[in-house]
Amino acid sequence: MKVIKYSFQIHGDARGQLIALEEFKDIPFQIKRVYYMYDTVKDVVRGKHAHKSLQQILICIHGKCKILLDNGQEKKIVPLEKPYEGLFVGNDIWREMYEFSPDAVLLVLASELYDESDYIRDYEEFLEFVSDKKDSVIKK
Ligand code: T46
Repeated sequence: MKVIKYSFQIHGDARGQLIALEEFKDIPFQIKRVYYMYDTVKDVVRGKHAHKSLQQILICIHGKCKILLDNGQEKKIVPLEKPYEGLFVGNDIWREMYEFSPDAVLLVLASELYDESDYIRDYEEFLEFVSDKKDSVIKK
C-alpha cells in the first residue's frame, strides 16, 4: 500500500508560519467539506470505518496523533505531528486515529459532503467489499 503524505509549502517570515491550501493545486480534489476534532479523550480510537468513495486529507495542525491505514491486505501506521504535513486517505481504506496528544487538533479536508451511506463501519463488511471489488476487476 502506497502512503501519500504531502509536505505543504510554508510561507514563513519573521512573523511566523502560514500554510495556504488550494483545491486542485495543493489538494488533489475539490474541497467540499472541512471538519476538525480536538479535545480527544486519552486512549480513544476514532474512525474504525472505511468510505466507499470519499477522499480526504488529514492534517494534525496542532499536537500529534497516529493514523492506521488498512486496505484489507496490508496495514500501515502513519504518525502525524507536523502542521505542514497532510496524509491522503482515499476510498476503500479502513482508518483508525489514535494516540492523540491532549493538545491535538486533527483537521480534515474532504472531497464530498457528509453522507452516512458512504461509510462502511463493520470490519468484516469492509473486507468483503474490497475483496468483491478486486474479484470484479480480475474478471474484467
Ligand atoms: C473519517 C475520519 C478521519 C457530521 O455531522 N458531519 C461530518 O462531516 C462528520 C465528519 C461527522 N458528523 C457527525 C457524525 C457523528 O455523529 O459527527 C459525529 C462524529 O463522527 P464520526 O464518529 O464519524 O467521527 P470519526 O472521528 O470516527 O470519523 C471522522 C469522519 O466521520 C470520517 O469520515 O474518515 O474522521
